[in-house]
Amino acid sequence: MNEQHREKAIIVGVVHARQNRELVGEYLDELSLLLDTAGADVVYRTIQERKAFDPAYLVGKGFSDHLADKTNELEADMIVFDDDLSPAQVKNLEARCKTKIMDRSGIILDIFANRAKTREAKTQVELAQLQYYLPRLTKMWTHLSRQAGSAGIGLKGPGETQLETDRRLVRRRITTLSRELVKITNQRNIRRQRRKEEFKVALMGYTNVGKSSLMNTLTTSDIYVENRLFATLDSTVRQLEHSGKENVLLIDTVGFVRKLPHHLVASFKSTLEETRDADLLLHVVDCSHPYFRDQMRVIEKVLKELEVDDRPTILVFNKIDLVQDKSTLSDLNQEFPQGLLVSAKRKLFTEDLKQEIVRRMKEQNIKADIQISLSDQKLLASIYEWAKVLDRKYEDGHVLLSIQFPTAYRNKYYQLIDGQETKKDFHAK
Ligand SMILES: Nc1nc2c(ncn2[C@@H]2O[C@H](COP(=O)(O)OP(=O)(O)OP(=O)(O)O)[C@@H](O)[C@H]2O)c(=O)[nH]1
Ligand SMILES: [Mg+2]
Repeated sequence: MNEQHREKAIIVGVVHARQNRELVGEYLDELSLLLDTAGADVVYRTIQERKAFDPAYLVGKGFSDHLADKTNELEADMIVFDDDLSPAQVKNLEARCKTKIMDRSGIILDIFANRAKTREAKTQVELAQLQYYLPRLTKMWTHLSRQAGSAGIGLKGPGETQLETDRRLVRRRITTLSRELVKITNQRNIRRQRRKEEFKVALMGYTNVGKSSLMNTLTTSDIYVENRLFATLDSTVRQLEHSGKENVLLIDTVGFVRKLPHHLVASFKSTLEETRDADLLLHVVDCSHPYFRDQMRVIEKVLKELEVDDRPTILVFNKIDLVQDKSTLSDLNQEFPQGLLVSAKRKLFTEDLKQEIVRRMKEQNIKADIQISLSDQKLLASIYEWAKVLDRKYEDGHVLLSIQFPTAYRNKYYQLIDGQETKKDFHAK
């Protein structure tokens, strides 16, 4: 990130049907934070109220003239819209305001690009960036030669003749990156396979709620923690330290934010696959944030998209040390009786959370179907010692069993199926 030259940005929100000004104001607060992380200072913020988005300019034509004047007056380097802009809107606004035009998605992609460290994250981000920029390549914009810090946020590029070449190059690069990602995903799958027998707990939540801090407290590690958005991009796996002998793995992963670019979610799929593997989710919430309910809804939506919304979950309200009014905490307790109130930083009630994770691990049940030879009576009898048999069907020489057993006994299940030719899928219940 270029710390010497911080760009000046104007940010714009639009209040339309079913939204209120206060909420849009909160979105703009968050956009300022995103810009700060990306390396820009907000010099002016404004909200326009209108019934519907303007197809040509998003805001009205007259309002875009106002933005052009402000850009001139304040010597702003860019105008950033909180809502997604179509490629045509970008082009029109650029022509009218004579400055770089971006939207929230573009800024988020930029932050991810600067933060990505591992080969996997870098590939995922570049792919998402190119897919996002391809339809938006205009003559003010191209970032093919972009290097972190060299050209600020985005890059003013060559003229139209260069554009076609650029588009071709971008498409070719997209193909290369997609192939690369398949390879990386396969390697990741091998690692995931190795962890199959362990009980996995994934930390999920809005960005900056304290997921990494919680992971550090629960596992005594020192993962990078920062009071900025998207401190974590790669998933990290650590052992939970507890008195039992079962292996419990904690997985810290990327945080979410509202209006997360679609391409980004798609290309981070393999990182998020780790979450799909988890036996238990910790939905971490920053209960000191004025809009934490809104953030919870964003996460619930993401969990649905990842098809893990029915996974066993512990709701963790973090940063209780920052909540001044203690009645707020008792209200929270009433509203979410199943939620746990903690402070990762002050290590308040984190032991209780650990115990709850272990308790869930022991209690949680897995369902599976197995096939046992009828001649193997000893084996058959041993299954009844650790599993509940839900259903039994006899087939020539075999018995098909539907069993249910506590997660703590998963090793027994694996020993059992390791001796068999076909492994059966199981799912946590
Ligand atoms: N006061 C207080 N601050 C906390 C607590 N937990 C985390 N923080 C702070 O919140 C900020 C974000 O913490 P992280 O652990 O990086 O949050 P994260 O959810 O991993 O964020 P991303 O990786 O960016 O999504 C840091 O400045 C932490 O020190 C807490 O319980 N109390
Ligand atoms: Mg983090």
